[in-house]
Amino acid sequence: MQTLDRRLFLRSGALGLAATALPFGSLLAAGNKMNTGSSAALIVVDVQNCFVPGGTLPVGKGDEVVPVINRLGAAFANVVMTQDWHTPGHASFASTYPGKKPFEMTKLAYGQQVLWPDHCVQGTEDASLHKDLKIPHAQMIIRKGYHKDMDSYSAFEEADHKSSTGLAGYLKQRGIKTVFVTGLATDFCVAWTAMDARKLGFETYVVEDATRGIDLNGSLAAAWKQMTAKGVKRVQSADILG
Ligand code: VGL
Ligand code: ZN
Repeated sequence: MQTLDRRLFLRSGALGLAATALPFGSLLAAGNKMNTGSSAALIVVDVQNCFVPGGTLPVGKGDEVVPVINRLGAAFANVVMTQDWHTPGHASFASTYPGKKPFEMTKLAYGQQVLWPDHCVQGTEDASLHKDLKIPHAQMIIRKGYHKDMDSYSAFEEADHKSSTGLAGYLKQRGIKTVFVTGLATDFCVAWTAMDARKLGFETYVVEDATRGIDLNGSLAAAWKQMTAKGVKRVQSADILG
């Protein structure tokens, strides 16, 4: 019931705007219920071997996002992907610190950091995009987390909240106003990317069934709560594609 209400609301809202403010078709790409045209972008976060079962930091059922993201990708004019891209001996790896174990916390220059298993090391097969991800018209792959002393969950800015990746400039210079965030993991790189997108002025949606979470000590519920509080909207792929 709730889903139906939301879908009707989203549909009538989008069509109403198209009918009143813009020539029909400029807002809605053919057949889609939401704006997937030239002023929107699909952001595909970290759909890499490291984050699916068999990888070095597997997200439960992470591979299940791939077909959903492929379907979404086909509907969007603009698609941008990210790739977690760490140096060997990276500051976010537990193995960098004697006596530390994966999933413990530590304090770094920019604040608290979860320590992870070694993952997504530059140039390795583990760091490659998932082989079944098929979005040939994706326009950019932005790499992040490549500074040895600093992590970057967000596709927009690194963990010091000062160093920019350049993605906001790229999207803004291309006239993109709305972003739909998908990928792995919901409670880390997807959530941080979505909250930064909102902060940077983009209308921001997370497509829930196109994400999976790590859920470390309740981090998945906490991430949804924070995202919602910051104005990120939660939708399903069917709300977009029908
Ligand atoms: C991620 C933990 C460490 C993610 C990346 O993609 O969500 N999580 N590095
Ligand atoms: Zn990482």
